[in-house]
Amino acid sequence: MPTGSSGDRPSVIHEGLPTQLPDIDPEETAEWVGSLDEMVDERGRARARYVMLRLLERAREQNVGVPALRSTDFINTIPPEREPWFPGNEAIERRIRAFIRWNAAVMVSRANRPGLGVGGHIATYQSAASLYEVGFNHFFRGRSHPGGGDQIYFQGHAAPGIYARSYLEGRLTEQQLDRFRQERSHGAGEGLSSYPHPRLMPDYWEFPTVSMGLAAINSIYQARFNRYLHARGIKDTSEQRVWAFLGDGEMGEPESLGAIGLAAREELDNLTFVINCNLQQLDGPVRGNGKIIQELESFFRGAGWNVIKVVWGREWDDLLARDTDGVLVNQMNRTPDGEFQTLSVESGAYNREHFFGPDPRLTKMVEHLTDEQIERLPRGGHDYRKVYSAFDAAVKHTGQPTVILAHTIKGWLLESFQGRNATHQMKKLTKDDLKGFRDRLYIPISDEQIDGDDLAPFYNPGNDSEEIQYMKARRDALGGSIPRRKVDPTPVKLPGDDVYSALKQGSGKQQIATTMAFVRLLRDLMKDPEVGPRIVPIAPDEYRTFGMDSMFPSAKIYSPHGQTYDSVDRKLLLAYKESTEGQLLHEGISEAGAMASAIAAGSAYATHDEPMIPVYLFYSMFGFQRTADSIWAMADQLARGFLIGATAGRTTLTGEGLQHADGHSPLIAQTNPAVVHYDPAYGFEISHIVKDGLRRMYGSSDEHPHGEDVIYYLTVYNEPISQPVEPDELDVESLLKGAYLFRKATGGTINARIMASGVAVPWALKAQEMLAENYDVAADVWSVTSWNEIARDAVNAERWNLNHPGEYTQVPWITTALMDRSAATVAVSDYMRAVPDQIARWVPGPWQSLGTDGFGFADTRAAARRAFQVDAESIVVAVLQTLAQHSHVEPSVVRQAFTDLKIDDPTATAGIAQEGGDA
Ligand SMILES: Cc1ncc(C[n+]2csc(CCOP(=O)(O)OP(=O)(O)O)c2C)c(N)n1
Ligand SMILES: [Mg+2]
Repeated sequence: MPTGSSGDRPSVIHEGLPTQLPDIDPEETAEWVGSLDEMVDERGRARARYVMLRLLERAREQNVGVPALRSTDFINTIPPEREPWFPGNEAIERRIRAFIRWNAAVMVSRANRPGLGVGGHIATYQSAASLYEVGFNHFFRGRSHPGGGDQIYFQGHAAPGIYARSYLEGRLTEQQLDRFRQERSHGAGEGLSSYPHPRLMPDYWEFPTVSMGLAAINSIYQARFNRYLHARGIKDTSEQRVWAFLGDGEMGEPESLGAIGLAAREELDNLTFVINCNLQQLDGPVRGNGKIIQELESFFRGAGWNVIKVVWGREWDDLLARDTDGVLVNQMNRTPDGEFQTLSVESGAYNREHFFGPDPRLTKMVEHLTDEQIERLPRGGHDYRKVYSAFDAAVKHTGQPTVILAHTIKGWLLESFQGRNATHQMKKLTKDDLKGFRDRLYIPISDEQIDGDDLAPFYNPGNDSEEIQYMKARRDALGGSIPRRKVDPTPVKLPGDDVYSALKQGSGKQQIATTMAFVRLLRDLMKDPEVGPRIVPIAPDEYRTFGMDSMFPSAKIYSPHGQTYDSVDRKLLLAYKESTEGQLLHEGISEAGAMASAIAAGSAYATHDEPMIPVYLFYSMFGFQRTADSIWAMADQLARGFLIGATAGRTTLTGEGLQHADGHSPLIAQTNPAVVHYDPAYGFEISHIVKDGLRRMYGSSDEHPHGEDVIYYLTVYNEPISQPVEPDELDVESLLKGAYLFRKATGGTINARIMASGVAVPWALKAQEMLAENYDVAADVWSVTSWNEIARDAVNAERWNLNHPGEYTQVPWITTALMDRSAATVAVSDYMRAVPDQIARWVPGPWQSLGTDGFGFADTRAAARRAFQVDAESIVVAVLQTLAQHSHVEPSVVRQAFTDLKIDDPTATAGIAQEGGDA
């Protein structure tokens, strides 16, 4: 079981002064208060503060249950006497660190030589080197570790340091370092990607992190998902730790802090955040007038995390030990970050005057130090031993996640970089920079090597050197090199056809929406002994909306605490049921959190060797519109799974109006190359699409032995409709390619074609009847299951043709499919016209599209569809008009139809009854 038993969990009430508690012994209380007053009068506030803090500490030791402090002094959380023994060889590790620092900086500088200039970052890694190296040498467990290994989210802009280490470990060559940020010009796969991108370096990076904020939230849900896998008996993850390296500026993203409550609530002591507090972001200070470390401390403490501050290096310990009056601590507490940044750039003399100068007691405290010693008083994040102590304490802490707040200097040890506001953007090292840096790092490179015309050289002490042998031995002991991504999943046996058969029967006399049809299939799949347990249903507080509350009693909602209360509906058959073994992830109202879960589950085939199948259902408007960047990260992480945009369409989720009415998610989905979107009209279409999706993502083929790195996005609707039985001779291949002839025209003599998708297919069928009966038009109705896939196929054909001049010409699939009957086409969906228009230029014959361009609004479906002019009547007029433009129909017929059908008048739809409109 994960740590943190529910028996000794803290009370749910965290804070509170005793405003309404009766005082049972006022005299005794007065005596205590009087003592404090006396101490303030006689010994001063500083002494009183000290004693109060000691009392609080003691009270906590005695389990008195006093509220926690939100923040502590601006000093190290771990005092020197509580630092653990350091098991490594500090001198060797310092040299390794120096070599990595050098190569990281040189790599970026070389990438910015004249004529190349591909950018990169030097200052970030220089501030974080000790933080990473402590981890690499002592804590990070590799994938070969018997426990399964740790999962590490590297800060995106620190990538040069990670490459530089891999170079010394012998995993990357000097040539590869020189191809940093050149991923095509030397051949695909020959360069190093700018940032951690698993899609670009699939054997190396595991977690994409560079869209700031996503590493924080994704790592929390990763740690949570590890617990879930464990609790469900799928994998023992008890020895696996998740580390997230984050920037202090990055903490400004809402996603960074947005899920920290969940980490505390679920007692994720398998998670460590390391926040590199160099006090700077891109343009300048993070909190010039404030203190970011103190601010973050109070957020994390308030949320229930274990907070470890590493503020000062060991050279300060002696000064703090002399600080009997608390003047030094006071000065540390009151100095704003902007000032500390300035102090980091200025000389020892300046620091003596400005930091130690204002109070004679402070001045005296540093009398014995030279200016140079003062200048070099280090920040905690650059003190290897202090950082080690923090990591050690973090991994030993139980019951809470830990955040390490490390105080550092951006661009540290690079004289002209460190602490400068422009440092983030500085990419080139001058010869003077190189010499100064070399001296600070004691790199055995001569002036001549730097002064010559050649670029600054990399440094490698050679495989036989003590340093390389040491670093390799450390990695061997800890389970191998990091980062490393591997794909070796347990094979999954996919279900046979039976599970899909129910949807092929149609809905008989009943009307059911495609959302319900999908849920019905999902429920059946969850019963399959092979894939069932691998399905991870995810919803942000909307299981009920999507008719999935029926899963509560059987599949249950995952909670590491089980259910510690009597559920209000416990007597009902479909009672709300939380359980430690629950299968459903109920994320509360957090689409960002739900996406993070989908990513963790969808990449488990690689991160845990266990293929898991996330099925994330959401209001379609709050998917791509709200969290497209997370879906992009999901694609980068090569995660798979089903995203289900339920209650889709601009006019179908009637009544909810502008903010809910999704008329464009397919278009945003199309911008993500990994996303395969389908807009099915009927249950039987869904069954073929889901079956094929499982085959592609979780099956094995020669081309993709471990499945394809794609994500399925299905838009399903909440409008109850009659679900037809699957047609006898259904052209499944065409259905999966994106369109098939659903109902051929029966009456009429003038040829036309209506292409419709999703909820628009029934409108098209009604239009087909009207056109045949009243206008002598024979309109075939095509069900378009995927405008996006049709367009991609066509684009691929065009690209092929461009690259094969003089050879036969590839014809896009849709052009061939529609060739046999040339006709005017009207395309329609519940989305904006740009969705079907993607395929227009490959469809033979005249084309017109109808769509729901513009903002949605609240009304009945009939009124909305009339207002957007996508209903059957509008389709009829559009078909006639398109035919008239090509002289197949008289213009007067169009004018008459327009008048008769009132397609410009939404009020004409008043009184049309509808059902099932609730959101
Ligand atoms: C979502 C997002 N917005 C903006 C950026 C651009 N950006 C890259 S680094 C950076 C500053 C990072 O500062 P901080 O988090 O403090 O990291 P440091 O480099 O100081 O360690 C910014 C704004 C980004 N990568 N992602
Ligand atoms: Mg920063």
